[in-house]
Parts: sequence; C-alpha cells; structure tokens
Amino acid sequence: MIKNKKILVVGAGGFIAGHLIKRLLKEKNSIVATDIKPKEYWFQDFENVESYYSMDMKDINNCRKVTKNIDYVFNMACNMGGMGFIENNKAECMQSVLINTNLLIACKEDGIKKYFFSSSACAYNKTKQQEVFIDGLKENDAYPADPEDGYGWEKLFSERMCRHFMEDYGIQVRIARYHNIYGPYGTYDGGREKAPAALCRKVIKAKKDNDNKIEVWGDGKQTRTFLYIDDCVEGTLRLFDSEYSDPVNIGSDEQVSINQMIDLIEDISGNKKLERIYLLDKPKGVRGRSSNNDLVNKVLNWSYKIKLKEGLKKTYDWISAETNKHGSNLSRFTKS
Ligand code: GDC
Repeated sequence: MIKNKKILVVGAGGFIAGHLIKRLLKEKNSIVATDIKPKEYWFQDFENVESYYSMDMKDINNCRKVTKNIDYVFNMACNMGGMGFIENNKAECMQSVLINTNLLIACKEDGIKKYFFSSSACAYNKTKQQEVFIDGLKENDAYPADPEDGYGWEKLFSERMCRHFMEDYGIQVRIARYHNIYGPYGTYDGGREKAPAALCRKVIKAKKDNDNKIEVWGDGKQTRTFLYIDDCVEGTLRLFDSEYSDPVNIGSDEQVSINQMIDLIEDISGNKKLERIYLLDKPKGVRGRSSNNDLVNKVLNWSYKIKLKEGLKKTYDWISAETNKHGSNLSRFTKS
C-alpha cells in the first residue's frame, strides 16, 4: 500500500474520496485536497490534511496550482449522482471531461508519475444491459461504445484520455469502473442519492412516520450489484499498486433486484412490510447491471468481502442517526 507519499486528491469533499483520504492518512501519506464545494460541505472533516482548496478544477490554472511536488494524483472528481441526477443533468455531467483533461495536462507539465481515474459502470454498452438478470459485465463489454448518455460518455472518453496520456507521455494510469458504491458519509437525500441510500432513507422515514407505504422508481424488478465503500477503497488502493493500466471493474457480483434490496432493508429496520408504490415514469437507467469480477480477481488476487446485507445495515444505521440529528433540516449530506 502507498505510504509516506505526497498525494493530490481531487474531489476530496465527495463520498468515495472522503473514505479514501482517511485511509491514505492512516498510512502516513501527506494529502493535498481539492473540491469545488466550500469546505463546510465536504462529506468528511480531515484535521491533518497538508493543504486544501475549494476551487473549480475544470479551470486548468487551478489544476496547475496543485500538481507541483506531488507524487501521485487521484482524480475522484465529477459532477454526478444517482439516476435522478444523471438522467436530468447530462450537460453538467459531460463537463467533467474538463477536470480530467486539464488535470492530466497539468500532471504532464509537472512530471507526475502515476494517476488514478475513477470511472463508472455507466461506461458499459447499454444494449448489453437490457434484461433483468444479465451475466456480469466484462471489461471489454464497454465496446462497441454505447454508454449511458451524458455521464457514461464522459467516463468512457476520460478513460481513453488517460490511456493516451500514458501511451504518448508515459504517465502511469490506473482506472477503476465503480459499480454503485454505497455506505455512510454519502448523499442520502436532495436529488443526487443512489438507490441504496434513497431506499434506506424512505424505509427509515416510513417507520418514523408510522406510514405503511414507500415509493419505488420503476417496477422494482431492475437489477444491480452494489459495493460497500470499505471494499471500494481497498480495491482502489490495490489497483493503484498493481501493474495493470486498463480499466478494471471494482464492484460486487451479488446481483439483486431493487425489490430484493428493499426486502433486506425492511429486515434491517425490523418494521412491518411496506406497500410499494411503483413510479414507472421516474428515472430507471438500464434494466440489469452486474459486475464480472474475473479480471479484478486475477490481476489483484483480491475479492470484495462485505455482503450487501452487512453493508446496508451499516448504511441504514448511519442514515438513521443522521436523520435523527438533522430532522428535516438539510445537512451537508443532503445538499446538492
Ligand atoms: O440511482 P441508482 O442507484 O443508479 O438507481 C438504481 C436503480 O434503482 C434504478 O433503476 C432506479 O430507478 C431504482 N430506484 C428505485 N427507487 C430511488 O428512490 C429509487 N432513488 C434512486 N436513486 N433510485 C431508485 C448508477 C449511477 C451512478 C454510478 C453507478 C455505477 O446508476 O447513477 O452515478 O455511476 O450507476 O454503477 P444506477 O445504478 O442506475
């Protein structure tokens, strides 16, 4: 694992980066952290970060300010969210190409040796995700290119930009395709939340209000695989340490329907079964998505550990504590 290095983390105020930084600090690395959000809205507080900046990394001048004397760069920044956000904000999502491109240019100018890019399962060809239960997506299923409109195109394009900076300028790149990462210290309300946090929140609220219904987007039969944040951070660091420079799935292969995930959350809540109101006109994304983990198992000799029920319990307990603390007031985890 990386130790005693100086690392730039871009998107430091976000969910995955917050957990990553915590781990990098534990390994005695020194961190330069940037995010477009003002510091009070970053999802985690870090007392011992060497320096932090609230600035827009789409601007190359800002990238140039922070790439000096850095060993490694983790680009965890993009304008994103769950289906409710990415389906309705395609232009916003696509502009994140500017962050990755300008950051790579600044890295090249400053002789950065190694660069991490956080890609997404949304890079995969949509036509391979039209059935409810599908075989796990293998890395070469991203081509021929037909990714999620907007957000997925940004990810696929940026993956290739990384590859060309490696081929043409020798910057080592590592690229993870994340499959719906969830856990504490992430968005659970406000429009950017993904299904695990959104459905935990809805079940918690129904219990509190003594309501017997929840709203579900789509018919609940659509499937996904969800990866708990601790496994995501472990996989990310192992991938960074590896010799493998093409994109790799970082996901779980525990494929569930949204209905099955709600069953798990209801069990965790200890509450009665809720009536599900299916909202068929809400954003649904692909019909079925699952991660094939053959490559990650082979190149990292590693597999994720945390089962969905265990991860959902930790997430549920955290959201429950947050909503008790903040009530209906917005917290930094709910502002979009
Ligand atoms: O938002 P998401 O988790 O993103 O939605 C999964 C499925 O859950 C969708 O079919 C959605 O309609 C359904 N769903 C049911 N109820 C709800 O209340 C709800 N809220 C939400 N958000 N969904 C609900 C994601 C991207 C990410 C990321 C990952 C990578 O797509 O949004 O940005 O890149 O993919 O795997 P999902 O899995 O479609």
